Amino acid sequence: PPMIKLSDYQAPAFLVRHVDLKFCLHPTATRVFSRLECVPNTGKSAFLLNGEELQLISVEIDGKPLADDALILTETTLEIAADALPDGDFTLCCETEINPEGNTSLDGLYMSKGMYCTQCEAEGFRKITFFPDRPDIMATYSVRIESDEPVMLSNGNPTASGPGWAEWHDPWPKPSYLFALVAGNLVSYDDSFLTMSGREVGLKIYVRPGDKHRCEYAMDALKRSMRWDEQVYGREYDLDLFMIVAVDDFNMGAMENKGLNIFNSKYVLASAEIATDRDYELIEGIIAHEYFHNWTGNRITCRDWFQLCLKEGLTVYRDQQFSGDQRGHAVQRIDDVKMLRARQFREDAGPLAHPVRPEEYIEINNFYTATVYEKGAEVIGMLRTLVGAEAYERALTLYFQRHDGQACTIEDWIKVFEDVTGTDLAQFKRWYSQAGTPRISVKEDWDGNTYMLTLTQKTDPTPGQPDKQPLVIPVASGLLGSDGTELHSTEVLVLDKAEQTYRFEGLPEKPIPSLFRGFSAPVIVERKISNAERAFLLANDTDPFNKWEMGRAYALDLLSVLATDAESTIEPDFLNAMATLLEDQTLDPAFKALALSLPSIEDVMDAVRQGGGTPDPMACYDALSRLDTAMAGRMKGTIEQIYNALDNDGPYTPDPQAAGERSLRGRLLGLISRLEPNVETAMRHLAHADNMTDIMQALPLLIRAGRPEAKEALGSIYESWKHNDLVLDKWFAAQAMATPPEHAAEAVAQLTEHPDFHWKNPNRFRSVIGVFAMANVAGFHRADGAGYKLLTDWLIRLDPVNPQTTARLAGAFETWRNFDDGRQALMLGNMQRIADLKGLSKDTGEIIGRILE
Ligand code: HT7
Ligand code: ZN
Repeated sequence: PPMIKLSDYQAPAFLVRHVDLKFCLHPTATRVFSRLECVPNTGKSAFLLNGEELQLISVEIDGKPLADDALILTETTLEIAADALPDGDFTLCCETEINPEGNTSLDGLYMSKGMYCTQCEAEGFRKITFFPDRPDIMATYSVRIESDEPVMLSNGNPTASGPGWAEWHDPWPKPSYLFALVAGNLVSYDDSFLTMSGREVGLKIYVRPGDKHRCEYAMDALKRSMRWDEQVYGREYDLDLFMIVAVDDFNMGAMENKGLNIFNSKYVLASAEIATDRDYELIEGIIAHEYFHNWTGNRITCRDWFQLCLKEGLTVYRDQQFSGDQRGHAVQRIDDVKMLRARQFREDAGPLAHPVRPEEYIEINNFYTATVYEKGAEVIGMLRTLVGAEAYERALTLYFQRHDGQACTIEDWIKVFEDVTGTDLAQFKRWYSQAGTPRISVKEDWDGNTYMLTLTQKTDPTPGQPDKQPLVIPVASGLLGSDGTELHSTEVLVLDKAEQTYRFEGLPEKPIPSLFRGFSAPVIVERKISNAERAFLLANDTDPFNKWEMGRAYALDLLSVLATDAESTIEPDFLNAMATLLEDQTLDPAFKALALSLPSIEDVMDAVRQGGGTPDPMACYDALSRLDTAMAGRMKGTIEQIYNALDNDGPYTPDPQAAGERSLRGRLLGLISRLEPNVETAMRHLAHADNMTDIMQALPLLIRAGRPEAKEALGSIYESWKHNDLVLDKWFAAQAMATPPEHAAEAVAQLTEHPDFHWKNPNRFRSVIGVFAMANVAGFHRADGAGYKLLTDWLIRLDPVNPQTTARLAGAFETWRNFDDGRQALMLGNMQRIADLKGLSKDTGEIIGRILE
């Protein structure tokens, strides 16, 4: 398949001003009639339209059928010869037939449990009708839907309807990837919102009958998002109606189609008994994210898909700001950084590394990555840190004013900041083009009066980028005295050379630096620092992020030793520091839960590698168990006391305070269970659970302990919830994640035999195969290769059905070079099996190809 390159971008030969669509819906033979109002844009040339899996019935220009020799039809395009086109504007009418039921890729128009729905980002519209399917073609749309379905929806405002038909009009020009259509037997949960200029907007969440009582939280999150965007960014909603539809079969989390967001049901539906606190948090964040796209993505869109971070990085940054305002910035930042490190740092360090703005791709769906999204958001956070909050606000105002209604580039984005601040941001812009995570080394000098801090930056080569240039890195730093007082409060140092020295004069003593406060840049800090200093900062740093960071660094230091020498002893100072933290009355429970949690197994494996070793996943798993057990032993009495005190008899509420207390209680339950071979407390926790959070805290502990009671609990949860897919997903996931690594592959293989393992449903596939490969790390990497074989067998089966989801999960192999020779050979052999498949999708082919390169 061809490589698409940013450097090949050309303006479209024709623009489309308006689109009329008529759909006569049928599960296997839907007719689509399109009428495009076209305008020449770059001089006389052929008109190239995209079209895939379409049956062409007819084409007309200005009401006249085209001669056969004026058309070239291929598997993926329809080309109309230049001399068959009039000189000025023209209308192009096409009739096509498509098969929604046969569309298992969940891209284009497809069916989910009898309901019609669409997914057009990035290139799904071309599976609906012939169209120049590129985001720089922005048009208004009028849509008529004909079918017997009780509910028929499309973008914009409803204009008319009658028995068997409905019409919609979207007055805002939009790219085709934002088109949406939904039809089916749905009910709506309704509310309204009064905008800042006093307009009343109807709000509707469409779900299947029976789910209406689970929409309240999503609706509340939507109204809070709408208000927040008005108050913080001055952005008002722009249609009379805002709709969300929950769909069970969906490749990703949600989609921001204009006025008609389509969501994976798991990010809409919530009630105490089916959703965990984490689900509530994700629902809030994703509702906000999709809503915020209305301005950052829809009103101002991307010129081409290389600019994806323009909308995604900015929208992630905005949803993180929102969630911080709702839930507390310290905990939000720690959660965001944990995610960034787990997914984006991993990507940046391996064969799939690419810049925030990639320069080439085979399949754009493979570039909806942690780098584009999460690193893209970090880049915006750094820009805001560097220019200041006030200039950021002015730049954003200018961005909305200057570019409303346009399809833009990263150059346009940078230019508004340059114009507002009068500074040249050319060097900063390297963050968009240079892949890899910079490593920062730190050197300190103290002459009795002046403290000198020397920072060095270095970025390792990444695929296609052997040489790296210095980046502009904001280093938010403070200095502490030996009594814990702040000798120098937070200041942003700007590191923009390979090496730089910063001087601090007139200090009474050699300070202890607290660097990259709030994680002010997405870098790896390589600072040789003693555990005593880590313990000091853990106890004294005024920056909550770095306080957490120091506990993590201390734990990682011990874990990397334990993972290579199982006999080594555990420093009592670490255990004492954790005990002090647990008893600290000034810290909030959600923060405590994070600070008392140990790093992930991947973090431990990385730490072993940093120390020059090759990590054994099982030894890393055991090291975590040992340190966890030692912590539990050291804090035994206190843990139980605080665990009991956190028992809340009141009804479940999903608010951040209650959720924070539950997360601390869950962490303490995990510690208590380390000391109880019969996991009595976890059994009681489960028996008294009146909400899914409590169930999901206890259940994995029973599974991990291999207790027969786990089977009983799983049986009774299954019986109660076998008709609820979202609960069943958790039921499957708990087993795939918590089954001890030694026999996880067999247990997961058995789960795939379960009659409810509907593998064509992405949520179900991910909750079994995805969770096993990504969250049961020691089980997946079992030395005999059973985990690799299981994943590969399933990827081979899924690829022809759903390439997008297959390609995403094939990323489980991206770290293959980090392992010992035996595991490398096993992973390589399995990847080769995929690569050799006849008819392999370009999605999976590209991912495996890049991993193997
Ligand atoms: N902009 C959307 C990204 C997306 C997507 C969503 C659902 C299914 C397939 C998809 N491909 C790309 C989601 C977002 O970032 O908000
Ligand atoms: Zn998005």
